[in-house]
Amino acid sequence: MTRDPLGWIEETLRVRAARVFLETAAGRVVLYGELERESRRMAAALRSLGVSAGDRITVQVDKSPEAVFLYIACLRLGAVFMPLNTAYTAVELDYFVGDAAPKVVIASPGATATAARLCQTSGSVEVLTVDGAGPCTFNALAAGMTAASLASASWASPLGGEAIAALVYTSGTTGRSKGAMLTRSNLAANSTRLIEAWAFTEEDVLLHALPIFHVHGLFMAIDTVLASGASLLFLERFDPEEVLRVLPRVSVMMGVPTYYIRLLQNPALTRAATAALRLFICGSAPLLPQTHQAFEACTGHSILERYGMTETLINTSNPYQGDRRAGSVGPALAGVELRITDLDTGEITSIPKSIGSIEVRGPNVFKGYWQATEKTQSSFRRDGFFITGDLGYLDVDGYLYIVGRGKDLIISGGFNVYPVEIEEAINALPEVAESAVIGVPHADLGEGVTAIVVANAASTPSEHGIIEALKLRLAKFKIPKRVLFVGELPRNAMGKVQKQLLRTLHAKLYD
Ligand code: MLC
Ligand code: AMP
Repeated sequence: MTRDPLGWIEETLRVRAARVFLETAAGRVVLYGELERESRRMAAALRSLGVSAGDRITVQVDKSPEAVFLYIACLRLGAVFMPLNTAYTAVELDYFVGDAAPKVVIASPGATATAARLCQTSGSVEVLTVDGAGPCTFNALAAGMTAASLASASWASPLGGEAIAALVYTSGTTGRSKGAMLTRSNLAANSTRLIEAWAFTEEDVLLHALPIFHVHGLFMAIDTVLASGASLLFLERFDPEEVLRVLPRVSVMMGVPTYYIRLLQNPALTRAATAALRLFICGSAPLLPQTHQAFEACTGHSILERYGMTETLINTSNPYQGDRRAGSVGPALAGVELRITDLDTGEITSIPKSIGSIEVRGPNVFKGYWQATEKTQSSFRRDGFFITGDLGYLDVDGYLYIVGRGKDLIISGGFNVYPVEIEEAINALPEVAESAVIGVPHADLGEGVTAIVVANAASTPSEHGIIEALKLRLAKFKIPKRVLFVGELPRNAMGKVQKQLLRTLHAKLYD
């Protein structure tokens, strides 16, 4: 029989049944045994809806323990877990559901009308709801499963490592959002590496304030806890006051740079307040060296920065034991091959500090983009290295420094925003002739989404009007924080908009 690289999850749930898996801020405690039972119920419920291995389950739900049960239920069945940002609007949801053709869509109560309409058009089986509180249709279906159906939902999966475990949408290196197919082997390799790299044990309590629709909160955080038998202190969202209140009860915290920036603004962040922790980890966006230094000066902790991607999960990490260098994301993790190639020739460069394209290969690297063979092919070299779209260099010790992006991408508070998507939405407005969307330094969010707009000759659109019109289509985190009007966009001799010039021109906009 094929070996399931995630088979260890069943063992963990059984062996640790009486131990705490998760505790919420409100004091709700979920034992590993409950995770086993409830994920089994949900797996049986999915099966009763006709779901089998390989079927996509679209999940756009608020953060709750039940959402985690659902994730494990999908792994149990071999169904493909497809999480979506809760901020996505109906227009955005329409695209994802149309592309992935899920068998079932699970939404939060209150969001079902839109989801139901989408399912009618996409041919999905059903829309159900999941939540941590109050009556929900999927929770109810799961609660009503018979003993026989529960027995058949045990973890007897013959799935191999190449089976797709999750479909996580990202725009990749260019263009429209694509589903990254993450296999069961990818997830297993990721959590195994992270336990080793960050010395996780069952004694650890991880402070979890991240959203669970991205690989950071889901696979880097939850899977690492599961694989080590540790537990989660599960907060619904990141609120610095609440985080500071619970810090004495945790041993590790994971976050994006904005979390650390906001914590530093709070006078309650002190050495004493962080004394219980053994590790602070940061990723998903560049952590400025000054944030790293300020945090160390304030708490005595050197934040461990690491580098990952939806398509590759974890790639590099500063060492747990050893020199954590501010401004670097550390050396490649065991089993991950990392190289820098020349931007013009594609040749591998072995000269330390020479900047080029960052490429990775290893068991952490995804299988390809969902139904996008050409895009998959152009994202890999012939020898299997994935072209990340990030630019950087290695120092003499093999520490990686990310210096920029070859892809036109803005990272705002750890969320990716693709300028072209925002430009298309702005250009579709009747008062607009054209636009350029750029990311400029933002003290809180790292980069602030900023639109530079040329109005139509006869129109005088307002900043407020454009922002309000965009909110009908785009998730809030994608909405420009500022809209600036100009007579024309600067272009080079080839007619291409000079975005770098615009970024320099507006570099102090959010100071
Ligand atoms: C929320 N808003 C944002 C935003 N998040 N705007 C820009 N960028 C963001 N990231 C909007 C809100 O909707 C609100 O709109 C307004 O901005 C102010 O909200 P806020 O209260 O300040 O936001 P908050 O809810 O506190 O959220 C900010 C945040 C959150 C930083 C805490 O965005 C967050 O948790 N980010 C983590 C992202 C993450 O997990 N990334 C991992 C990707 S995986 P309005 O109109 O109502 O005022 C990955 C791979 C890897 O990258 O290596 O890990
Ligand atoms: P995502 O598609 O959301 O997974 O975002 C992945 C991208 O986030 C990477 O390609 C990088 O550009 C960026 N990223 C992740 N971690 C870091 C980091 N520690 N420093 C700089 N950029 C990062």
